[in-house]
Amino acid sequence: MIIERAEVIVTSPNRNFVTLRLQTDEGHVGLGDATLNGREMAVVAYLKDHVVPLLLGLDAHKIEDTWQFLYRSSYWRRGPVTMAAIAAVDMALWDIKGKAANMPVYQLLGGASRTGLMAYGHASGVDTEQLFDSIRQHQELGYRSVRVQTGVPGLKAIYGIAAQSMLDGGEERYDHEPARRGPKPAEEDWDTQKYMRHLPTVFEAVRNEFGPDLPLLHDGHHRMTPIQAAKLGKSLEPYDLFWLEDCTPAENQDALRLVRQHTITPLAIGEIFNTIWDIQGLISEQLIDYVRTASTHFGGISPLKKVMDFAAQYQIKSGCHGPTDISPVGFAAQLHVGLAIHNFGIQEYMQHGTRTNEVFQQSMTFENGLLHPGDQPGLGVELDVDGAGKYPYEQAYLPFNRLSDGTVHDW
Ligand code: KDG
Ligand code: MG
Repeated sequence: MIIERAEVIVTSPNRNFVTLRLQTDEGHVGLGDATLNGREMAVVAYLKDHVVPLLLGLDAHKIEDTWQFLYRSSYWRRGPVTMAAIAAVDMALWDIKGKAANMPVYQLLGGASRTGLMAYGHASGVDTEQLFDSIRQHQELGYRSVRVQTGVPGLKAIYGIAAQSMLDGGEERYDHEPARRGPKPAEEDWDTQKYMRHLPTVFEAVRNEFGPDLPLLHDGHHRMTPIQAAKLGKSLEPYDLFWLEDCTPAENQDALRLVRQHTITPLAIGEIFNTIWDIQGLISEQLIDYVRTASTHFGGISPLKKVMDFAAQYQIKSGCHGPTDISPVGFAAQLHVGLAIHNFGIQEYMQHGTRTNEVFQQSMTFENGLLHPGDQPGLGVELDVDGAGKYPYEQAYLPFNRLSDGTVHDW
């Protein structure tokens, strides 16, 4: 079965997505997600100029060989652009293999290890009242666990807080487009001390209102130093978090050693990691509890399955990154992996917008708080190419932070 056609499709229904569409001489179509939020067109160029010409004429069945060829033959390894491009090829080839075998991809990965995947949603509010409403809304949608992000008194904008339009039920929700459309990134403000003083009071209020059983998560979004993260983890211990995510900048993996020495709050990291070499030591030294790597930014289904199997040897579980900048194709890819592996932990699920769901028709389901990729052959996602064409790319950037003295800070 030969790869006969390869197209890179950019569409922006509720936000920008980059999709690789492969077609074989036997008529099978495979889709892969190559979306890199805020840097989309770099992956488009990598795919169009350097990958598509190499794919035409290859045997579509050779997934591992094609992955190794793209990874090793480039000489310049790793990095989000390269690995998102390779991820898209890997996913598209798994999609094609599933269709050729007439099986959903999870069956090819070993079959289902559970009936569904526990998902967490993004509850948020500028204050406790809004946050409580948001938690209740998520519970009504079926979520059995929630990530909690709130405003901090004295700060204007905070990562993960829904815009008023979302709270009013509007379509332009924060989580559809954390990257904002426009020629320049938006500037936000930040103060770690204020945040660290405020957050434990929020978790105390949430526990008092919702009781001990609701799994609660929090994303520190790379903003603390190691000792600050250690202190925050310790101060959150009474509230029994499911995890504290990205408590320090992800590129300094040694920082987790210090954090771990001081707190038993479970730690999750990995959404910006691209290969096993970013996370190998964190797993083998048991410095984390959840692996956050995403199919799209970690080179696809093949390496995602491998890293989760490696983590399983250390009783570390999966918690794949699932914001709306992972397209429905990338999301489906990690649902298939999550269903098949033994050490599934939790799946982030933000929910795409209406226009995105029209352009990407999905067979996955979300019932009683559990996700399932569905039983269509392959990944279970169809791309409406004409529909995608109605929404051209729009430049968008993630925001960035400055401290009160003007210093740039991690966002
Ligand atoms: O593109 C950046 C987003 O994917 C990121 O800000 C979302 O941290 C995130 C999360 O945990 O979903
Ligand atoms: Mg995160």
